[in-house]
Amino acid sequence: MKCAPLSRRLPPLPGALPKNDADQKPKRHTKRLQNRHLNEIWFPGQSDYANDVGMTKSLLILNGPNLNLLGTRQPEVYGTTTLPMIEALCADHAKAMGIKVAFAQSNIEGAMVDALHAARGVHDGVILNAGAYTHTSIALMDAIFSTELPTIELHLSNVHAREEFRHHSYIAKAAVGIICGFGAAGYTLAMTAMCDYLGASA
Ligand code: CA2
Repeated sequence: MKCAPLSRRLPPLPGALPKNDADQKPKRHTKRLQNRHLNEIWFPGQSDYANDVGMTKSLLILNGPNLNLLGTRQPEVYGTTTLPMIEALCADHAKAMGIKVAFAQSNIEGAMVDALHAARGVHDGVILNAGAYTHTSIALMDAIFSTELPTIELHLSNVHAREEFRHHSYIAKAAVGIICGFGAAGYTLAMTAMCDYLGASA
């Protein structure tokens, strides 16, 4: 099923749905919310709005190491927007686009690999800010290939205008595209880009 086109991104009120439709959808995020307490990976939840209106496209937004500190340190590099604020912006954007979105963050490379494995068959696309693992992790690159899910590499900063070691990305080899340098706005830009990508290839 295609994403709602731009002209139809404001879906009908949830009350307009046949009641059974929402009732029959499994609560796929329940297990992820339980995992939050493992202190390995943070799944703060997902927008159920699109589920309520019967849309099926679902994106995972996965953030890597130190991004849980966003907005608290180095604002001159990464801005003042916190990760929960970014996730709220993305949830709003998902509503407007008529899609589902789930969020995860981990400082642990293996937990991120696990999150990518778990995305297969659950989500339609992944938006990944792998943080510093972008520049080092063959394991994450392999995990992206294993999901067979379109993945957008995302960075808040323009990594190519920074130190030489940030210019190389293992994630890029497995990504359908890259967005960097637009700060927090990059996340919603990536959602729009992924939705268009999925619509074009569905
Ligand atoms: O620009 C990005 O989004 C990065 O992925 C951020 C990574 C960096 O290693 C990549 O080269 C580019 C670092 C994230 C660190 O986040 C912090 C947030 C607040 C305070 C300190 C670090």
